[in-house]
Formats: sequence, structure tokens, C-alpha cells
Amino acid sequence: MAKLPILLYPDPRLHTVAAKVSHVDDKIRQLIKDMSETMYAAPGVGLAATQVDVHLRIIVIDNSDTRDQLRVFINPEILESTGKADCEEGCLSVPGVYEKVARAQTIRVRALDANGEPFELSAEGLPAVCIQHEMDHLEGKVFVEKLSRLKRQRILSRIKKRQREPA
Ligand code: GNR
Ligand code: NI
Repeated sequence: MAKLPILLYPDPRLHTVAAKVSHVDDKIRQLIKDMSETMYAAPGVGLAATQVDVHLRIIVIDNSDTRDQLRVFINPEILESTGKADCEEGCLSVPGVYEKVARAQTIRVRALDANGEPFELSAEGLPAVCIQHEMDHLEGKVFVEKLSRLKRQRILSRIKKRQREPA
């Protein structure tokens, strides 16, 4: 297993649209292991392959307190979504930035698991927010791009300032 480096906003590679996984094989399963190790070490509650510069439609999530409930979604699709919820989000690719983002409140998702078997799942609360956040990464979108232009500019200047004068 290997911990992978995480791309940091505004890295243009975060804007890549990920391709569908055509076949779930051992190479994909190794990538999933590396992604989970990276997510747990960060620590984060989710990670999209895009963030480790692999542009395939794979996400891993663990919303449990015990950090032992890994969920893998390959080629995820939202079948249905209801309601609206504003939740404060953070992102491993935008460290130290937390902002409220508008999301659907509940979602129903279809995906393949690490064995290539299809499954469906309903989610609400943090898991629902997290799945939507990760699916945005697969479309090349980072959560700060859902904010107003002014907020995004402020975040960008904070990031640039931090790069000039590291803590
Ligand atoms: O670790 C993470 N926490 C989080 C908190 C609120 C909403 C979304 C997230 S996902 C984030 C990890 C990450 O960047 N995934 O892409
Ligand atoms: Ni993120």
C-alpha cells in the first residue's frame, strides 16, 4: 500500500473530468487501497481519484467514528435527489478552508463496488454531502467553485498569501 500525494487547489489537474472505469481489476483494487490509505492518513472522510491525479470515476468514503466502514463507489450515478441542505464543507485539496455549500438533502446512488458488483444506496446527512462533494471532483469541480466569485477570490488570495509566507 502507498499513501499518494493530494493535488492542491488551484492545481489545473483538479479540473480534469474523470473517465469511466471499464473493468474492475486488481490494478483498480490496488488504487482503491492506496486511496483509502491516503484518505485515512490525511485524515479525511472521503477522497476522489481526481485528487490523487488519477482521472477515473472512483471515490472512497468513510463517515464512521470508528474509521472502519470504508465505502467504495466506482462509476457512481445519482438516481434521485430530494430537498436542499446547506452544509459546511472542507476539502483535502483546499486545506484550512470551510464554507457552506448548497446540496441536495437526500440522494439515491448506483455504483459498482470493489468487486465490480452493482449496488444502490440511499444517503442523507454527512454521507449524502460527502458523496455529492466527491462526485463533483470526478466532474473536475472543487467545492470553492460553488461559492460566490467574491468568496472564491478571497480564498485564492489567502492561499497565495500562505504560499508566500508558510506558517
Ligand atoms: O474530509 C473531508 N471532509 C468533508 C467535510 C464536509 C464535507 C465534505 C467533506 S469531504 C473532505 C475530503 C475531501 O476533500 N474529499 O474530496
Ligand atoms: Ni474534496
